[in-house]
Amino acid sequence: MLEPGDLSVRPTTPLSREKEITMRVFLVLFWAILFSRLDVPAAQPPETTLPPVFVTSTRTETPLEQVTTSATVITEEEIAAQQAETVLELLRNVPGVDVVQTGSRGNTTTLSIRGSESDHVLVLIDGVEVNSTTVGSFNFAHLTTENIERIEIIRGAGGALYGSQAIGGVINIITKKGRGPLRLGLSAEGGNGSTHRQTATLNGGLGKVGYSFSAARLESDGFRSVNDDYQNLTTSGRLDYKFTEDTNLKGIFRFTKTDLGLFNSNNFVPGARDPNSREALTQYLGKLEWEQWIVKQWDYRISGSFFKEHIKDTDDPDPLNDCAFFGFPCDSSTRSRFRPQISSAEFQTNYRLGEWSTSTFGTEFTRRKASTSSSSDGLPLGEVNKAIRNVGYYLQEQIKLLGDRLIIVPGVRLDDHQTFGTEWSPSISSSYLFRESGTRLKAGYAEGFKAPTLNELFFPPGFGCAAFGNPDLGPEKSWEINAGVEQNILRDRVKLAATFFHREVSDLIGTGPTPDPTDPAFCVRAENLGKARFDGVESLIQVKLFSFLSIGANYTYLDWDTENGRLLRRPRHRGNLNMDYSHDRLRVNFDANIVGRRDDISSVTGGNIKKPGYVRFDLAGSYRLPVKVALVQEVSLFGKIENLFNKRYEEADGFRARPLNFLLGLRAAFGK
Ligand SMILES: [Ca+2]
Ligand SMILES: [Ca+2]
Repeated sequence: MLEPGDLSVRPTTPLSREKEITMRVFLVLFWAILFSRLDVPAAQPPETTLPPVFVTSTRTETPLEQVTTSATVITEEEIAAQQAETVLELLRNVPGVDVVQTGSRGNTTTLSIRGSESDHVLVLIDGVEVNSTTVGSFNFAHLTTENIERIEIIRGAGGALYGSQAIGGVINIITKKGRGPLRLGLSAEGGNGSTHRQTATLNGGLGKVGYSFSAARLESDGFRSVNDDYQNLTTSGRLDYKFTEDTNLKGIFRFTKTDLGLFNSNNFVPGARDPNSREALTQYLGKLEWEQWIVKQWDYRISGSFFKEHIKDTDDPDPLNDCAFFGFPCDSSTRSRFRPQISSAEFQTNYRLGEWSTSTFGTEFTRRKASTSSSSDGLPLGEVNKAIRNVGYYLQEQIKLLGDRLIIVPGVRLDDHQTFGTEWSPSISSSYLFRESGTRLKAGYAEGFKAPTLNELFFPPGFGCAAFGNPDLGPEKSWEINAGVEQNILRDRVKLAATFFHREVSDLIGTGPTPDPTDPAFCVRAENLGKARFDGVESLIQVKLFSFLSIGANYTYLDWDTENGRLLRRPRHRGNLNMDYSHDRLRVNFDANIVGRRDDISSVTGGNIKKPGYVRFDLAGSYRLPVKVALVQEVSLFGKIENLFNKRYEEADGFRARPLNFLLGLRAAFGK
């Protein structure tokens, strides 16, 4: 295969005398410099060129190319190229992932992998589960990008290692590990909608310590006439302390505080706006992990972690000109408090036998708790105040044969849940590499389950109805197969991949009549009753046209069928286009999100509707200024335009997506 720039295939032409002398002088100098070791800067690879590893698929560091499941990693460099403020913007470009945000910045954002329910996606931050214990899904609206090293996504069930919720997939957000010389980063940017954002990061390594901290603040007035504002303050940090070469202690924290105006809170009345519905949130995450290598082949780690949220919703009656319902003001005075909480303790050990076998055993104790209360005009609407325990045990074997060509990973997990008992989740995944042609085949089988949420188990009686919660509920269960092919050609300049998947989910939790026959007809209770099937294909192509220009495209086809009703916001066709130009001081990134027609329910009538498809374009860029000042590593001008052509569309009915909006700012990095 001929490669542009490959000297061996250039036609030989006789060199002129001067050129020959110049060439010889050059060669002599070149070798002299190489051998003198004088002034040869030590090759210090920038952080972004660390060999890509993937942890989430096996719970051990695995080179990305050896991962046997359908895996995507979003690197720090990609986060920077897109100038993404929030993780949700990055996830939009991943094959098989659908992101739905209900309006402006800060509004509830859920996602689905391969057509799954949003509570069928397990979300981890540094391995810590962050799904809500009351509603099951994780709200991505407030998760910002500073201090993130990479985001790992498994498409397809991960139940054999992670247990409940990992039916559609697993998303793991990994905080940056501090290494190298001290580096201080500062940025400030502003845009329309009175939006402004400031970030500060500090990271580095000193002796046995690695540190990485960040603080960021975002404020926006939003894009609607009133009550669309949003504020987010996030701090995060990671400390690594290497006691010895074989022992490491890691501490991680993340704190987020937000305040949000819910303009759309009266969507059931056409044209209405809500000037006083608000949501305030605080989130705390903490983790401490001890990791030790007992001998060269054998390591273990022990960790403890917690994730805690406190969400406060308030709403009051509206002035008649804002929202009137049959001549009356909309809303009563409602107050709601939600305090989901997860604490977890974990032990994991890995034993390696030669180059070909890695055995992993782990156990995980989790306590999920919720404390919620709601009232309307002082009248209580029901409280949940419960905690449930779960203990999981998992075993996994990674086998590499035929000189790493054939990789087989069987695994199984047993969960012992306080209310429904035990659940087994087996899986097997494999890949085979035809090294000569650069072709990799992958295939796998996996089972998954989702434990009922605390609302589904324990939501109390109210409104003259027996309890909605049903403590006899069993888990939702799934099985799936997937098969894929990846092909690298032209010395990895072109990457092609396609994956087929088939998943069936049974015992889906829906609603049925309450057991009390005297209850009115509108009373319902949570029941295991539904079934769903999902088939699809994910495909992608990435081409490195030149050293400075890459283009990529992906397309996901999804077909689904359910026993009871339609699934909302699962387009049959969706895809993305991406272009990244990076040369000298300039970097430009262009993205297009293409989402096809999909089912939804009308926010006004509650009836079934079809939402039209849409295409949205985003443009981001940065320019490194020619600043040469001691201790200043970089000063860059950067900016982005979201929804470049001001497309008017809704990801969920009744919630208009952000119109054209831009941010422009300055970023500086300081260090030696
Ligand atoms: Ca309202
Ligand atoms: Ca209101």
